[in-house]
Amino acid sequence: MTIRIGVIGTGAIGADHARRITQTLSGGRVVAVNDVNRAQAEAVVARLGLDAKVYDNGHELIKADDVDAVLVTSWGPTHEEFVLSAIAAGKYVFCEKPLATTARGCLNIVEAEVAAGKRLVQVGFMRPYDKGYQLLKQAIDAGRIGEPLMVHCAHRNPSVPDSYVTSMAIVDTAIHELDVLRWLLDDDYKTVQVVYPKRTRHRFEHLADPQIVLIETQKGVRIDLEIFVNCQYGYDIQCSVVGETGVANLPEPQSLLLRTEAKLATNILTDWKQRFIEAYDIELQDFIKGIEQQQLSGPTAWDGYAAAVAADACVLAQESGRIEPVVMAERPTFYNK
Ligand code: NAI
Ligand code: NAD
Ligand code: ISE
Repeated sequence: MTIRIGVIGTGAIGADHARRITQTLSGGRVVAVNDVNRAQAEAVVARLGLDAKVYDNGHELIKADDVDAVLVTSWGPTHEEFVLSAIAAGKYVFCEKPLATTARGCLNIVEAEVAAGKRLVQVGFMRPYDKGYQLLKQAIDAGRIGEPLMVHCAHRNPSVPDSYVTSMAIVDTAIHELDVLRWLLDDDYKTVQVVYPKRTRHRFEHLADPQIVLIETQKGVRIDLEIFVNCQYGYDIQCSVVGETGVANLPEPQSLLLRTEAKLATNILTDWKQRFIEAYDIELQDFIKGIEQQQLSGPTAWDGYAAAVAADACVLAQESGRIEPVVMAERPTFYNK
């Protein structure tokens, strides 16, 4: 059985996911695409040689009889309406992060999914599928570093465009850590604070860059997260968990170790598409398998909501300069593991 998939938003990641479904994964086929920029959707169809219909509107694509499942890869502010529309149509939907740009928007999705009575939503948080993060989690869960006490993280992009504004450091970038650290520590957040170091010269004037997010979890773990999106030198993701008896570090991506010209060198990646390429493959294959088995198992709408609650608190903290509480709604039993 082949799952017939419609892709809404054929930009950087929409096109890349369409490519992996077509060329790398099994069990799925892209049969429909839509983008507000129709010419771009048509170009992706041509480039990948897809046998897919181009729709003028994402909601029409969702309703189409020959579309079994939907990928929402348009920009963040559009996610909520397309996911709600897919749930209303009773279709499985994979939504890129953020699930919605506010916690309220995510809660609307949670409520709609609970009312539908069936898990239909998977959020595109791919880090839990990354081998490096899985090694970290295994070490923590096996007690190899004792109880986790502190976590030091960095999320660095080489540069961002003019359209990237200060709140995006949270809702677009830090949102990955806000998701993966809950999973890694099996914990929820209690408070957040954002502090601003000296600003880099390599930024657009309107952007505060870098930023440091300070988090306290419900279990009392302290996390410092550096967000630096114009670091120039590469795409660099760091995570170091300090426990009572040891330290576990996220492994560096595999790279050639080169001895030449009196130097010992390894490359640093520059593109997020490459850094997590295997994790993206595995998360989407898992989505397709979940549909075949009528049981999704990847990140849930509740995970999307939890990350968004923390993100809302961080955005508030960016503006207030204060320590802000992270207050979640009660989790519906629907999402119990
Ligand atoms: P992009 O800007 O390259 O692509 C977005 C596409 O959506 C554009 O082609 C745009 O025309 C289209 N679009 C916008 N509004 C639309 C609408 N109403 N209907 C149909 N199409 C619409 O952005 P990118 O980098 O591909 O990001 C897309 C999403 O993927 C974002 O939510 C982003 O946060 C997420 N993302 C996730 C990553 C991850 O590591 N999981 C990495 C990069 C992006
Ligand atoms: P992008 O700007 O390259 O692509 C977004 C596309 O959405 C554009 O082509 C745009 O025209 C289209 N679009 C916008 N509104 C639309 C609408 N209403 N209907 C149809 N299409 C619409 O952005 P991107 O980098 O591909 O990011 C897209 C999403 O993926 C974002 O939510 C982003 O956060 C997420 N993302 C996730 C990761 C990740 O690591 N998981 C990485 C990059 C992006
Ligand atoms: C982008 O949308 C992503 O999701 C990338 O993984 C992240 O590193 C980048 O900062 C975001 O803008």
